[in-house]
Amino acid sequence: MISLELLCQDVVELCREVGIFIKMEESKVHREDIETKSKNSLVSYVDKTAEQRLVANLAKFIPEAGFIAEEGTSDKVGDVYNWIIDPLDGTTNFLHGVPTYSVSVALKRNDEVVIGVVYEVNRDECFYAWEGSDAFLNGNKIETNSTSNLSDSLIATGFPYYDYTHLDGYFELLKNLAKNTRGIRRIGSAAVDLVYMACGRFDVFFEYSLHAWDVAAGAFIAQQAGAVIEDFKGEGNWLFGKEIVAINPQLRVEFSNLIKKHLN
Ligand code: 2AM
Ligand code: CA
Repeated sequence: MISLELLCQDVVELCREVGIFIKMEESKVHREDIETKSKNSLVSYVDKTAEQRLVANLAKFIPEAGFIAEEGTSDKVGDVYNWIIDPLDGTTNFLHGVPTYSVSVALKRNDEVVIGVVYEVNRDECFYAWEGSDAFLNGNKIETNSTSNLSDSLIATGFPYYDYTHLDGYFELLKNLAKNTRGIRRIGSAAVDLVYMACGRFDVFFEYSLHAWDVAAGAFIAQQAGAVIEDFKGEGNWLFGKEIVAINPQLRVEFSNLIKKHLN
Protein backbone atom coordinates (compact mmCIF):
# COMPACT_ATOMS: atom_id res chain seq x y z
CA MET A 1 0.00 0.00 0.00
CA ILE A 2 1.53 3.31 -1.11
CA SER A 3 1.69 6.11 1.49
CA LEU A 4 0.87 9.18 -0.60
CA GLU A 5 2.12 11.49 2.15
CA LEU A 6 5.59 9.89 2.26
CA LEU A 7 5.72 9.64 -1.53
CA CYS A 8 4.81 13.33 -1.78
CA GLN A 9 7.76 14.20 0.49
CA ASP A 10 10.09 12.21 -1.80
CA VAL A 11 8.71 14.05 -4.85
CA VAL A 12 9.23 17.40 -3.08
CA GLU A 13 12.92 16.52 -2.49
CA LEU A 14 13.34 15.42 -6.09
CA CYS A 15 11.72 18.58 -7.52
CA ARG A 16 14.00 20.71 -5.32
CA GLU A 17 17.09 18.83 -6.60
CA VAL A 18 16.03 19.21 -10.21
CA GLY A 19 15.23 22.89 -9.59
CA ILE A 20 18.77 23.45 -8.33
CA PHE A 21 20.12 21.88 -11.53
CA ILE A 22 17.91 24.17 -13.66
CA LYS A 23 19.01 27.23 -11.68
CA MET A 24 22.69 26.31 -12.18
CA GLU A 25 22.17 26.16 -15.93
CA GLU A 26 20.40 29.55 -16.08
CA SER A 27 23.58 31.52 -16.62
CA LYS A 28 25.09 28.93 -19.01
CA VAL A 29 22.30 28.45 -21.52
CA HIS A 30 22.85 30.27 -24.82
CA ARG A 31 20.62 31.33 -27.71
CA GLU A 32 22.15 28.53 -29.83
CA ASP A 33 20.88 25.99 -27.28
CA ILE A 34 17.27 26.95 -28.03
CA GLU A 35 15.24 24.64 -30.27
CA THR A 36 11.75 25.47 -31.55
CA LYS A 37 9.38 22.50 -31.22
CA SER A 38 6.44 24.28 -32.87
CA LYS A 39 5.28 27.90 -33.16
CA ASN A 40 6.52 29.74 -30.02
CA SER A 41 7.18 26.46 -28.21
CA LEU A 42 10.81 26.56 -27.11
CA VAL A 43 13.01 23.92 -25.48
CA SER A 44 16.67 23.42 -24.59
CA TYR A 45 18.92 20.67 -23.20
CA VAL A 46 17.95 21.96 -19.73
CA ASP A 47 14.27 20.88 -20.08
CA LYS A 48 15.32 17.52 -21.49
CA THR A 49 17.98 16.76 -18.88
CA ALA A 50 15.68 17.86 -16.07
CA GLU A 51 12.96 15.54 -17.38
CA GLN A 52 15.36 12.60 -17.68
CA ARG A 53 16.37 13.08 -14.04
CA LEU A 54 12.76 13.24 -12.93
CA VAL A 55 11.73 10.15 -14.89
CA ALA A 56 14.73 8.08 -13.72
CA ASN A 57 13.98 8.83 -10.06
CA LEU A 58 10.18 8.67 -10.21
CA ALA A 59 10.49 5.22 -11.84
CA LYS A 60 12.20 4.01 -8.66
CA PHE A 61 9.33 5.27 -6.47
CA ILE A 62 6.60 3.26 -8.30
CA PRO A 63 8.18 0.81 -10.77
CA GLU A 64 4.88 0.03 -12.54
CA ALA A 65 3.88 3.69 -13.11
CA GLY A 66 3.81 5.28 -16.57
CA PHE A 67 4.59 8.83 -17.71
CA ILE A 68 2.92 11.73 -19.49
CA ALA A 69 5.92 14.00 -19.84
CA GLU A 70 6.25 17.15 -21.95
CA GLU A 71 9.58 16.30 -23.58
CA GLY A 72 8.61 12.67 -24.28
CA THR A 73 11.37 11.00 -22.22
CA SER A 74 9.18 7.94 -21.61
CA ASP A 75 6.13 6.64 -23.43
CA LYS A 76 5.40 3.99 -20.83
CA VAL A 77 1.69 3.83 -19.97
CA GLY A 78 0.80 2.71 -16.45
CA ASP A 79 -2.37 0.67 -15.83
CA VAL A 80 -3.20 2.55 -12.63
CA TYR A 81 -0.50 5.12 -11.89
CA ASN A 82 0.92 7.72 -14.30
CA TRP A 83 3.22 10.63 -13.51
CA ILE A 84 2.38 13.88 -15.32
CA ILE A 85 5.53 15.94 -15.67
CA ASP A 86 6.55 19.39 -16.83
CA PRO A 87 10.26 19.55 -16.01
CA LEU A 88 10.38 23.30 -16.69
CA ASP A 89 7.13 25.21 -16.84
CA GLY A 90 7.91 28.69 -18.09
CA THR A 91 10.64 27.76 -20.57
CA THR A 92 10.21 31.00 -22.49
CA ASN A 93 10.81 32.96 -19.27
CA PHE A 94 13.83 30.77 -18.43
CA LEU A 95 15.44 31.21 -21.84
CA HIS A 96 14.88 34.98 -21.78
CA GLY A 97 16.25 35.40 -18.25
CA VAL A 98 12.85 36.19 -16.71
CA PRO A 99 12.80 34.65 -13.21
CA THR A 100 9.40 32.91 -13.00
CA TYR A 101 9.60 29.21 -13.87
CA SER A 102 8.89 25.97 -12.07
CA VAL A 103 9.18 22.19 -11.91
CA SER A 104 5.76 20.52 -11.95
CA VAL A 105 5.05 16.87 -11.09
CA ALA A 106 1.68 15.20 -10.49
CA LEU A 107 0.74 11.58 -9.88
CA LYS A 108 -2.49 10.34 -11.43
CA ARG A 109 -4.21 7.19 -10.08
CA ASN A 110 -6.72 5.99 -12.70
CA ASP A 111 -8.47 9.30 -13.61
CA GLU A 112 -7.72 11.26 -10.43
CA VAL A 113 -4.68 13.33 -9.51
CA VAL A 114 -3.51 12.20 -6.06
CA ILE A 115 -0.21 14.09 -5.63
CA GLY A 116 0.85 17.51 -6.88
CA VAL A 117 4.20 19.27 -6.42
CA VAL A 118 5.16 22.62 -7.96
CA TYR A 119 8.59 24.08 -7.14
CA GLU A 120 9.08 27.72 -8.07
CA VAL A 121 12.82 27.73 -8.41
CA ASN A 122 13.84 31.36 -7.97
CA ARG A 123 11.67 32.01 -4.91
CA ASP A 124 12.60 28.63 -3.41
CA GLU A 125 8.90 28.00 -2.87
CA CYS A 126 7.67 24.43 -2.95
CA PHE A 127 3.90 23.91 -3.09
CA TYR A 128 2.43 20.43 -2.59
CA ALA A 129 -0.58 18.35 -1.61
CA TRP A 130 -1.67 14.71 -1.67
CA GLU A 131 -5.10 13.05 -1.77
CA GLY A 132 -7.16 14.12 1.24
CA SER A 133 -4.52 16.55 2.58
CA ASP A 134 -4.41 20.29 3.02
CA ALA A 135 -2.19 22.22 0.59
CA PHE A 136 1.25 23.38 1.75
CA LEU A 137 3.92 25.92 0.86
CA ASN A 138 7.34 25.04 2.34
CA GLY A 139 5.65 23.22 5.23
CA ASN A 140 2.94 25.78 5.98
CA LYS A 141 -0.74 25.26 5.21
CA ILE A 142 -2.12 27.51 2.45
CA GLU A 143 -5.67 28.42 1.47
CA THR A 144 -7.32 30.31 -1.36
CA ASN A 145 -8.52 33.83 -0.78
CA SER A 146 -12.15 34.41 0.10
CA THR A 147 -12.58 37.62 -1.89
CA SER A 148 -16.20 37.84 -2.93
CA ASN A 149 -16.07 40.80 -5.34
CA LEU A 150 -14.38 40.78 -8.72
CA SER A 151 -13.59 44.46 -8.13
CA ASP A 152 -11.23 43.39 -5.28
CA SER A 153 -9.66 40.57 -7.28
CA LEU A 154 -6.30 40.10 -8.97
CA ILE A 155 -6.70 38.00 -12.12
CA ALA A 156 -4.06 35.74 -13.70
CA THR A 157 -4.13 34.40 -17.24
CA GLY A 158 -1.92 33.33 -20.11
CA PHE A 159 -2.30 35.18 -23.40
CA PRO A 160 -2.84 32.91 -26.40
CA TYR A 161 0.57 32.32 -28.02
CA TYR A 162 -0.17 29.67 -30.68
CA ASP A 163 -3.90 28.87 -30.72
CA TYR A 164 -5.87 31.94 -31.77
CA THR A 165 -9.32 30.26 -32.00
CA HIS A 166 -10.90 32.35 -29.22
CA LEU A 167 -8.76 35.47 -29.66
CA ASP A 168 -11.60 38.00 -30.08
CA GLY A 169 -13.68 36.64 -27.20
CA TYR A 170 -10.54 36.37 -25.06
CA PHE A 171 -9.60 40.03 -25.52
CA GLU A 172 -13.22 41.16 -25.02
CA LEU A 173 -13.10 39.36 -21.69
CA LEU A 174 -9.77 41.03 -20.82
CA LYS A 175 -11.31 44.43 -21.65
CA ASN A 176 -14.12 43.71 -19.24
CA LEU A 177 -11.67 42.51 -16.54
CA ALA A 178 -9.36 45.49 -17.05
CA LYS A 179 -12.25 47.77 -16.18
CA ASN A 180 -13.79 45.73 -13.38
CA THR A 181 -10.95 44.14 -11.36
CA ARG A 182 -7.74 45.21 -9.53
CA GLY A 183 -5.68 44.09 -12.49
CA ILE A 184 -4.49 41.29 -14.72
CA ARG A 185 -1.16 39.42 -14.55
CA ARG A 186 0.52 37.20 -17.15
CA ILE A 187 3.54 35.64 -15.50
CA GLY A 188 4.30 32.87 -18.00
CA SER A 189 4.11 29.65 -15.97
CA ALA A 190 0.63 28.15 -15.62
CA ALA A 191 1.82 25.92 -12.78
CA VAL A 192 2.93 29.03 -10.85
CA ASP A 193 -0.33 30.85 -11.64
CA LEU A 194 -2.26 27.94 -10.17
CA VAL A 195 -0.25 27.69 -6.95
CA TYR A 196 -0.42 31.48 -6.51
CA MET A 197 -4.17 30.97 -6.76
CA ALA A 198 -3.87 28.22 -4.13
CA CYS A 199 -2.19 30.51 -1.59
CA GLY A 200 -4.46 33.50 -2.19
CA ARG A 201 -2.11 35.75 -4.18
CA PHE A 202 -4.42 35.50 -7.20
CA ASP A 203 -8.21 35.25 -7.01
CA VAL A 204 -8.85 33.81 -10.47
CA PHE A 205 -6.75 32.05 -13.10
CA PHE A 206 -7.98 31.08 -16.57
CA GLU A 207 -6.33 30.03 -19.82
CA TYR A 208 -7.03 27.87 -22.87
CA SER A 209 -4.88 25.49 -24.91
CA LEU A 210 -2.77 24.35 -22.00
CA HIS A 211 -1.55 20.76 -21.78
CA ALA A 212 -2.12 18.33 -18.92
CA TRP A 213 1.51 18.74 -17.74
CA ASP A 214 1.05 22.52 -17.39
CA VAL A 215 -1.96 22.20 -15.06
CA ALA A 216 -2.09 18.75 -13.35
CA ALA A 217 -0.03 19.49 -10.23
CA GLY A 218 -0.95 23.17 -9.76
CA ALA A 219 -4.69 22.66 -10.23
CA PHE A 220 -4.72 19.74 -7.78
CA ILE A 221 -2.86 21.84 -5.17
CA ALA A 222 -5.31 24.73 -5.72
CA GLN A 223 -8.23 22.32 -5.29
CA GLN A 224 -6.84 21.03 -2.00
CA ALA A 225 -6.44 24.68 -0.93
CA GLY A 226 -10.14 25.35 -1.53
CA ALA A 227 -10.32 26.48 -5.17
CA VAL A 228 -12.91 25.32 -7.66
CA ILE A 229 -11.30 24.01 -10.84
CA GLU A 230 -13.45 23.68 -13.95
CA ASP A 231 -13.50 23.95 -17.73
CA PHE A 232 -15.16 26.84 -19.62
CA LYS A 233 -18.54 25.07 -19.50
CA GLY A 234 -18.36 24.87 -15.72
CA GLU A 235 -17.71 21.12 -15.93
CA GLY A 236 -14.86 18.90 -14.82
CA ASN A 237 -12.91 18.33 -18.05
CA TRP A 238 -9.91 20.54 -17.17
CA LEU A 239 -7.02 18.06 -17.10
CA PHE A 240 -7.03 17.01 -20.75
CA GLY A 241 -9.73 19.41 -22.00
CA LYS A 242 -7.36 22.35 -22.73
CA GLU A 243 -9.57 24.88 -20.89
CA ILE A 244 -9.16 25.77 -17.25
CA VAL A 245 -10.63 28.16 -14.71
CA ALA A 246 -9.38 28.16 -11.11
CA ILE A 247 -11.43 30.31 -8.82
CA ASN A 248 -12.41 30.76 -5.21
CA PRO A 249 -15.97 29.50 -4.60
CA GLN A 250 -17.31 32.99 -3.77
CA LEU A 251 -16.46 34.33 -7.24
CA ARG A 252 -17.53 31.24 -9.15
CA VAL A 253 -20.96 32.28 -10.38
CA GLU A 254 -19.96 35.82 -11.38
CA PHE A 255 -16.82 34.71 -13.23
CA SER A 256 -18.39 31.64 -14.85
CA ASN A 257 -21.01 33.90 -16.41
CA LEU A 258 -18.27 36.07 -17.94
CA ILE A 259 -16.46 33.01 -19.30
CA LYS A 260 -19.67 31.65 -20.78
CA LYS A 261 -20.45 35.00 -22.38
CA HIS A 262 -17.03 35.50 -24.02
CA LEU A 263 -15.39 32.09 -24.45
CA ASN A 264 -18.07 29.57 -25.35
P1 2AM B 1 6.00 25.64 -20.90
O1 2AM B 1 7.00 26.65 -20.53
O2 2AM B 1 6.18 24.37 -20.12
O3 2AM B 1 5.90 25.38 -22.37
C1 2AM B 1 1.50 29.75 -20.10
O4 2AM B 1 0.82 30.32 -21.13
C2 2AM B 1 1.91 28.31 -20.37
O5 2AM B 1 2.08 28.03 -21.73
C3 2AM B 1 3.18 28.02 -19.67
O6 2AM B 1 2.86 27.14 -18.64
C4 2AM B 1 4.15 27.49 -20.72
O7 2AM B 1 4.58 26.19 -20.45
C5 2AM B 1 3.36 27.44 -21.97
N1 2AM B 1 4.06 28.13 -23.06
C6 2AM B 1 4.70 27.52 -24.08
N2 2AM B 1 5.19 28.43 -24.94
C7 2AM B 1 4.84 29.66 -24.48
C8 2AM B 1 5.04 31.00 -24.94
N3 2AM B 1 5.71 31.27 -26.07
N4 2AM B 1 4.56 32.01 -24.21
C9 2AM B 1 3.89 31.74 -23.08
N5 2AM B 1 3.66 30.52 -22.60
C10 2AM B 1 4.13 29.48 -23.28
CA1 CA C 1 7.82 22.85 -20.13
